[in-house]
Amino acid sequence: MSFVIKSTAERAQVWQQQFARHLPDIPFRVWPDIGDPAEVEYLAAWVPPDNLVERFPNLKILFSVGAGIDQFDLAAIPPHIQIVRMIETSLTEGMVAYVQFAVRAIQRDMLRYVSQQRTHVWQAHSVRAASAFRVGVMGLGQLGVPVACVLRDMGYVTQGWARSAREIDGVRCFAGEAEQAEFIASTDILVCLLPLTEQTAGILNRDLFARLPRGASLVQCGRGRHLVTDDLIAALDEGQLSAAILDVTDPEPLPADHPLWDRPDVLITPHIASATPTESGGMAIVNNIRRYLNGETPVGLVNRKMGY
Ligand code: NDP
Ligand code: OXD
Repeated sequence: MSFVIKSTAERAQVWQQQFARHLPDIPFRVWPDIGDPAEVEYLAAWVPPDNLVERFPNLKILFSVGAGIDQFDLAAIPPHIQIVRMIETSLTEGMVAYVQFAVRAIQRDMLRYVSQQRTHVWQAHSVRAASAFRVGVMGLGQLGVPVACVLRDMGYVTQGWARSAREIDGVRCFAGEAEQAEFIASTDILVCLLPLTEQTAGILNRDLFARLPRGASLVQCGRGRHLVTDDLIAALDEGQLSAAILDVTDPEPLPADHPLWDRPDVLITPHIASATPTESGGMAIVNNIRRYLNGETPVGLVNRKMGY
């Protein structure tokens, strides 16, 4: 039995020490120095190597080093291999902090002040209270629920949408296609925290933007391919949307000559809303292997049918 990491050198170094301490019976290998491939039962990667099954005939768990698994080709991974994504407290806290910042920046007109600064304009605009904004969180999962709870506590009228029904104190929850229209029609700031699946690719499109209240804003923290970029640009040009804060784009990195870069109504960050911390990310994997060895279900086991 062995564990292979295919990731950054820094992560490999720290995780190796953690494995030596907490799982000393499992040999730790750093890609591409994998030892005997038949020994490999656990693999942690962002993008796994090709021909996974042929390469590692006894692989039991494929760990994503991040929260998302859309970079995996699920169809090419046989069902007996468990796929486990990263669920970790600091990763969640990072996303909560980013969305707090983004929603507050929209509420307090910060994109407008940034462009005024560029042209040396000193001009105040009236402040609208948090309670005047209805924030809608798409995706009420590991990240979406804590994000919605914090926005609620900041005073925003907070609602959320997911595939299945949920109850969250002080957050109005909508479920499925049937309730999407009402959710969208009553959202002033839309936060996307969905996983990328066949169902959610392109969900942020012209039709959806047209159903938001005029002048609504977007905070996009999911995946670049949720958003139809040309539709966003058109909605901003037409005034249907007033601002967008994008942490993810399609493609990444965004090409230097892309029209989104220079728009005063768009703020772009390079996929930094949150990331797996090295130390606690390693311990999340150690604890999941321990769970697996005890016959328990790993935290973050992916539902392959749902694709997330
Ligand atoms: P989860 O799997 O815990 O939650 C996903 C949520 O989306 C669930 O509430 C789920 O509904 C809902 N959902 C999925 N498909 C649909 C659909 N077709 N219609 C309506 N709702 C749907 O994921 P996480 O919260 O952990 O992460 C969400 C995403 O955030 C990741 O997949 C990744 O893309 C992104 N991410 C981005 C980062 C960044 O730095 N920008 C960092 C980390 C993650 P239900 O509850 O009913 O299952
Ligand atoms: C993740 C990410 O999925 O960083 O963890 O986007």
